[in-house]
Amino acid sequence: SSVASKTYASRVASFANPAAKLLLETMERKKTNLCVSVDVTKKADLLQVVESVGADVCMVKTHIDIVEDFDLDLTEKLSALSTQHDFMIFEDRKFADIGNTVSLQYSSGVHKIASWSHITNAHLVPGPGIITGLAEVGQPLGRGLLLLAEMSSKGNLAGGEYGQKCVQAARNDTTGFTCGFIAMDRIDEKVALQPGQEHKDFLVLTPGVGLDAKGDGKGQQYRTPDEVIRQSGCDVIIVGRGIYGALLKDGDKSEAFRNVQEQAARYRKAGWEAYLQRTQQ
Ligand code: 5IU
Repeated sequence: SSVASKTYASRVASFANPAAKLLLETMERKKTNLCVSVDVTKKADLLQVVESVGADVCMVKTHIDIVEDFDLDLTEKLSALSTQHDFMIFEDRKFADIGNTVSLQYSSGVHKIASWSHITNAHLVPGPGIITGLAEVGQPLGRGLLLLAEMSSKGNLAGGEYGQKCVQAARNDTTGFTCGFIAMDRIDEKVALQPGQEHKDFLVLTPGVGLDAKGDGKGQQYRTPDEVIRQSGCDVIIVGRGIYGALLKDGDKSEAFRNVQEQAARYRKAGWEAYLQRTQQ
């Protein structure tokens, strides 16, 4: 039977990965499947968006390399907010190099991603060595990895056979570090088990979610929380500009942050209602 009909809480036990367990527990505890994607370029704005949405989310997604005034104080403050508001941090790094290089990119450099990000993601283009390289760093820290099996943008080259290979690679990852996918539907249930493979549960996190727009003129394609959670059976909605969009307009900042908070509450409600309908609770 599809995991789509199961509650988040009932799936905790089917994961070995501590980050995946914590995410499912957090979703159930806070009653939210909303991840806010905070793609802003100033440290103060990033922290204030996170403050504004913290109570409504299970996870905050970052692109840490776009922050102009980045320093390690930012990641310390982010970690403190994650504890205070009970959400996880997902650095959307999209690693894409050979194992040895991604180990270094994940552990070192300016950003030291593995030290503060509970979950990160990778392309499978380089082959399964990318998983080995990231697991070497992340596994001892209790981190988790998502493979980019599908993308939301128009004309993307993932999906199809490529997406199926991501599912196979995740199943074949005996370290348990790979705990899910970025995908547009329950891709893990559409790929037959190969001989000797055991059934495993995976998380599906889905970007390209918006209630007011169909696209952004730069290839992004939006679906509603209901389409993503109830109709497609995904686990987490990832919402960016639909929530912090008011900040991109000139005008009163405190009003903009009030709007960010209201939008987070709106998406949270839509995502959770879709989940309750899906699981018939
Ligand atoms: N993102 C996508 N689509 C994808 C993947 C990642 O939109 O297929 I993989 C990221 C890009 C951005 C966020 O950080 O998710 C979506 O932001 P908006 O909701 O503002 O479009």
